[in-house]
Amino acid sequence: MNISVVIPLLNEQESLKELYDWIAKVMQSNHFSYEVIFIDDGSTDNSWETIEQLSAKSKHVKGIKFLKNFGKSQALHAGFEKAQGDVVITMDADLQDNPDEIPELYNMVINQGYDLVSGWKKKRYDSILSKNLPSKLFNWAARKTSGVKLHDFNCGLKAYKLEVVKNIDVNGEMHRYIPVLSKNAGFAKISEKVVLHQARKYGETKFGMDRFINGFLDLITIWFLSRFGKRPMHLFGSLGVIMFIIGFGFALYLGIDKLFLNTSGRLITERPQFFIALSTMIIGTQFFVAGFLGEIILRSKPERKRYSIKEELNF
Ligand SMILES: Nc1nc2c(ncn2[C@@H]2O[C@H](COP(=O)(O)OP(=O)(O)OP(=O)(O)O)[C@@H](O)[C@H]2O)c(=O)[nH]1
Ligand SMILES: [Mg+2]
Repeated sequence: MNISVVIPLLNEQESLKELYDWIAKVMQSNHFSYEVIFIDDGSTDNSWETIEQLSAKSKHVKGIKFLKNFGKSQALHAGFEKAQGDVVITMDADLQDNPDEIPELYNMVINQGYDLVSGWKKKRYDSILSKNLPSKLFNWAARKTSGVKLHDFNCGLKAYKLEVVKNIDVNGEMHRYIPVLSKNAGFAKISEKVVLHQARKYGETKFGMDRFINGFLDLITIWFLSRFGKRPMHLFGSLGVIMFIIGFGFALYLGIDKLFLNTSGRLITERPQFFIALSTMIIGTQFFVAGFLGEIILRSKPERKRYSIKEELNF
C-alpha cells in the first residue's frame, strides 16, 4: 500500500464526507493505493455514524472509535499502530488541511528520502492575537530547545516514512512535538513544505488558550526527557555530588577554623555560614536520592495502556 492517511477527530461531523471525497479524488487521480483511518476520539455528535456510512461504502475507509476522549496524541498513536502504507500522512479533520498536498508530500518522502515532512502554514487564516503570535513564539522556543529547524511544529498535515511512526511513542499532548520525538528516535532527515491553510469551515476550535501553557511545559519535559530521560542519575547525581562536596568542604573549613585557627571565635552553630553549608549538603543528598529514585522508576515502569478502543471498522 502506498499511503495511509491518519485523521484524528473530535466532533467534526460536517466535514468528514467532504474530506473523504476529496482525499479519494486525489488518490484516484494519482493512482495511489491507500487507506484512510479515522480515529473518533469520543465525539458526541454524529461523527462516528458518518464514518460508519463511509466505511460501508468504501473499503478504503477504516475507523477506530475510542471509549471516551483520550486526546489527539492518543488518537494518533492508535492510528500509527494500524497504518500500513509506505507513507503515513496525518491531517486535521476540519478541512483546514488541503488533500491536494498529498502527492507532493508522498514524493518528498519516497523520492527525496525524507523521514518526516511537516506542513508549514506560512499564511494562516486565524486571528493574530490568539493564534499567530503565540504560535510564532512557541515555534521559536521549540526550535531553540530541540534544534529541529521547523517553522510550524504543530501543523496537522505531516508525512512520515512508515518506519518513523512505528518507532515513536506519541503520548500525553506530545503531538505538538512529533518532529522532536522523531529526531530523538533517530530519524533526523526532517523537512518542511509550505502548505495552503484554509479558515475553518464548519464546527469550532477544540483547543483553547491553555494549549500554550501546556505546550511550553511539554517542551520543558521533552527537553529533559531527551537529555536525561534514560539516565536521570547523570543530572541529579552530578548536581547532588557537587552540592554535597561544596557544603561538606565549607562545613569542614568552619570546623577546622573553630578547632585550630580561631579557637576563641563564635560557636559554629552561631555562624550563619554553618547553616548554609548544612542546607547545601542536605539538598545535595536529596538530589542524589532523586537520581536514584528516577533510575529505579525507569527500570520498573510497566507498559501502561493509555486509551481503550470501543469499536473498529474494516480492519
Ligand atoms: N482525536 C482527537 N482529535 C482532536 C481532539 N481535539 C481536536 N482534535 C482534532 O484535531 C484537529 C485540530 O483541531 P482544531 O480544533 O481544528 O485546532 P486548530 O486547527 O488549531 O484550531 P482551528 O483553527 O480553530 O481549527 C481537528 O481535526 C480536530 O478534530 C481530541 O481531543 N482528540
Ligand atoms: Mg483546525
